[in-house]
Amino acid sequence: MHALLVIDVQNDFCPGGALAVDGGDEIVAPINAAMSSFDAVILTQDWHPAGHSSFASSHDGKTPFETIEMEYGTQVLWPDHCVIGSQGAAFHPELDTDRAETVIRKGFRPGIDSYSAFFENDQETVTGLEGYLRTRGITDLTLVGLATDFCVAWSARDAARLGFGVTVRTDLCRAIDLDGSLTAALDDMAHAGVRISG
Ligand code: VGL
Ligand code: ZN
Repeated sequence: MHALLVIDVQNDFCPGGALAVDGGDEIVAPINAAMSSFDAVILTQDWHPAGHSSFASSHDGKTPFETIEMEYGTQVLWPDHCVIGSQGAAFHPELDTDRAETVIRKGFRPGIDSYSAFFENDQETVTGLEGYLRTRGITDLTLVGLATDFCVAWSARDAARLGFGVTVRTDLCRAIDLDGSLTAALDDMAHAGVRISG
């Protein structure tokens, strides 16, 4: 069983959104077209409470894209984005969400961010996706979505470490690319055994 895992194709990561990724909307139609080639389609949704600790606005004197040290390690501070229930947190209106058999929400704990669809940024707290995949007999994953160098990369790396066969379709992803983060993410994924295609 091979599932398509569509990472965070939400309004805030598309042009006009709070944390817009260049060309984020260009991948929506080809992702929809790819869905029918897979045994299952799973979506993830970045889903933060107002005042989330990953928001620069939650830290005095901090501006977006600076970093801070959290208990679990270095955290990039972001503009407020994907606030629970907001339009920015909604999926891109053209994304074919009807095909999704489940939606995994992540980043809802106020004190910890979650880039990966499997583990929060402490790399311990689980989202439940691994159990969902294993109990459904899904062994292989193709990842697409936003952003290549954060949520896609962290999800792909964790999936490979957990033993899934993992492909990232970079033509169906777009990156934030902060201080070389895209190159670092591609290296990291390759080291974890992720197949990069596209
Ligand atoms: C993401 C930064 C903050 C992503 C989510 O989806 O890549 N990036 N929250
Ligand atoms: Zn986020």
